[in-house]
Amino acid sequence: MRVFQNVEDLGNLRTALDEAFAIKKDRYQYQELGKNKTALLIFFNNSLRTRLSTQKAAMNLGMNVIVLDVNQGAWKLETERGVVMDGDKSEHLLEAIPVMASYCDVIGVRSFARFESREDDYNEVILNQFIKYSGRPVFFMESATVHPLQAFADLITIEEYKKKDRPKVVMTWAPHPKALPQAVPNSFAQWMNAADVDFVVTHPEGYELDPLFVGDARVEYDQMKAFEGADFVYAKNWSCPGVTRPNDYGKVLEDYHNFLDWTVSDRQMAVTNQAHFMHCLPVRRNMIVTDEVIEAPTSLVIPEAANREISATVVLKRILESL
Ligand code: AN0
Ligand code: CP
Repeated sequence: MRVFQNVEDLGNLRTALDEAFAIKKDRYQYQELGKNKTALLIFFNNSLRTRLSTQKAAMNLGMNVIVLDVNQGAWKLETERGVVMDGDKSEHLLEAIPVMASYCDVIGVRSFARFESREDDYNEVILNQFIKYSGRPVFFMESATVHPLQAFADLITIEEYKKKDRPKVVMTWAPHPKALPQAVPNSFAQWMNAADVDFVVTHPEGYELDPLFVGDARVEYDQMKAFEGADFVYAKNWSCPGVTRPNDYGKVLEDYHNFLDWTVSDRQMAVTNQAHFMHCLPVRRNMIVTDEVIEAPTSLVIPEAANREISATVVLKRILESL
């Protein structure tokens, strides 16, 4: 595997899940695979889970790991070609990428949506430069439009906790004071469409996700209706994807105070099939979800985060096997 971006990059999903469960049983069985191989993890944005779980995954495989926080200690990077660099940016991505690539065998990059241009974000201008100019396999650690390591861990978690062959999975938008990317809901939708689940998305009007990811998944604007009989509730805030409202891309459409009835609480959970609550974290309590729901025994947020180590181990293993 040279690029890990979309669900298709893993090939057969059943095979990938079986591999994940085998690795979970014995996560150190491929210690020799990564010997003298170096993973470079590059963060343009903050991270707790991705940073730690991906390092752990690389160590499980016997790799060496270098972590770079681009905005703390490195030179400020220009990403646009053709600009006269007379501002605060001392180095260009076009030099930085091949230099960084020369010290490693595999590159992971986190670079969130910038919300400056929908076209640039949805064309993945940053990650595509890493793919083009590094000459190394590149895996996405949350890009402008996708977060595949998260969606893979989410699917592993659903497989572990499902009580029926084809569970009902509801992804719900929830309020948040700041504009957040669409990467997590995009990937979750893409992976749920590829998995054998009954998938429903619910959000207020204006927050329609890009058909590229959401496909023809069922959209239900009435949150309570969407929750009926759900086996899994996956909460996430996202800003306007600019599909039905192109001029509002990346914006919070209306003051969150007007949407506090979308906060996942016992009221909505009561109409589910004793659903498991899921969220990728970090989560703002009593904004996205109440204390009661996130602390309930049915909440999966901690095992879900723990499975990030497993998804990253499978992905790095696949990449190492192709070196
Ligand atoms: C990020 C997001 O919503 O994409 C990262 C989630 C894994 N969340 C925040 O910035 C709070
Ligand atoms: N879920 C997730 O990717 O968390 P971090 O932003 O802390 O890495």
